[in-house]
Amino acid sequence: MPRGCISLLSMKTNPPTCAYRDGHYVLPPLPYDAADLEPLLDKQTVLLHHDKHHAAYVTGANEAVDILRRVQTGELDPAAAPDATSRLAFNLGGHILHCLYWESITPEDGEQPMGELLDAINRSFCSVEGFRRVFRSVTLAIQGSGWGVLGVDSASGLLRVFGICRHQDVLIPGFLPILACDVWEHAYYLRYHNKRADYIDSFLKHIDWFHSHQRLTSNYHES
Ligand code: MN3
Repeated sequence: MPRGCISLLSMKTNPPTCAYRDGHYVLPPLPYDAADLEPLLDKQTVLLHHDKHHAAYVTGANEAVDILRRVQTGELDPAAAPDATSRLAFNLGGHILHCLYWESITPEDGEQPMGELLDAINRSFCSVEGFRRVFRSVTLAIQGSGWGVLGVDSASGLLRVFGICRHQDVLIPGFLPILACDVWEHAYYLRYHNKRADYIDSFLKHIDWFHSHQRLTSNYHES
């Protein structure tokens, strides 16, 4: 892969656990029991989100890849390829971001970033509080369905926050996500109803900084 072409491709190397195996995208198990995320999220929300929504993106990505394979072998008209790549971008983006999301949250309350990650946050946002201000505002402002994402801008080495619409819009080349907050309504509506801000505030208290730290150090040094 060319070094500059990051976006979804590099997210694939940014190891969502067990996201791809034997030629197919696969749904990884939750890294905790679905009931363990109380009070951040209720068990019903987590199960529906993982078993139905996330699973549907895995299925959609595999279906899109199958169409592309059939175009490559001549079984399907090449005219099918553009739509298949659009479907792949949407569904694969959803799959990868959900893998990241499950590892971005923890039942623990009030973990703090440490070490190299804390240094990067301070360098990039002046302070953890500076990061929280930007992340909260950007994520809250996403119109419709999308994600608030923290990641490494490979041009500067600094951390940046971006809002992603749907699963794939406004991803810049060279951006390596290390933390993701799903603000599609299916992620929070049963518990928080229309109060997205309350959900984001709760998310910010339940970030799994350990996994973000691992992702930062492994990807940063490999890229
Ligand atoms: Mn979702």
